Amino acid sequence: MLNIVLFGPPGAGKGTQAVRIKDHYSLVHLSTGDIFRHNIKNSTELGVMAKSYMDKGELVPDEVTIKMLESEVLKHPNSSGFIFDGFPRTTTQAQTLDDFLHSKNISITKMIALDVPDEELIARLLLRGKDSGRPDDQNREVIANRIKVYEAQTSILADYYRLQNKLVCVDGIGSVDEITDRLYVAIDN
Ligand code: B4P
Repeated sequence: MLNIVLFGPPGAGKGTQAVRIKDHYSLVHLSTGDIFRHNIKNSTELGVMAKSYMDKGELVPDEVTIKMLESEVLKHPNSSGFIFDGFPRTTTQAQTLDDFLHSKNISITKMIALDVPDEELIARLLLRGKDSGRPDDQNREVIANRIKVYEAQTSILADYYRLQNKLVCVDGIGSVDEITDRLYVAIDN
């Protein structure tokens, strides 16, 4: 079973690449950002709550995010693997994910980290904000806060997976196709 954590700052290309990886390796793609946005669109209780954090560029609280992710994993008992996109984002999320997967006799195979400098992240997100309708992509201050939150709470997870010998870093600058090819090499080796 192949279980990949696709990691990187906001705008690094996680969502873009996860769709390709999912198809190539026949994995189930779980994007916590997409699940929150789906809930926001349908005005669910979870969506209303998540929106109040996402619009400010803050993380949605661990308790609710973890519960949501676990219930999504349980919906796919026969899958040949998962690609986790945007999860985990805190040490608590990473530890809980490990415990949860171990209880199912599975584990994370690799964390693949996309490396992209801040100026490029900001440019990509502002560009997407022009037609995505995503409020968190339309405001420079919110984007700056997302990057700050990533540096304060999420980037430390690279060490968490490095200590388990599971971290692989990939250059996230280049065309989408070039980066996909680099990711295939990182996963296959
Ligand atoms: P996400 O949906 O995960 O949003 P993201 O970090 O902006 O996404 P991503 O990195 O996938 O963007 P992509 O590169 O595809 O999270 C949004 C919010 O949800 C968070 O801020 C938080 O509030 C909440 N949330 C989600 N998960 C959570 C968790 N686990 N815990 C707590 N809160 C959570 O795309 C960026 C742009 O770059 C696109 O326009 C794309 O076309 C472009 N792009 C991609 N590759 C490119 C390339 N090679 N060159 C040029 N442009 C490229």
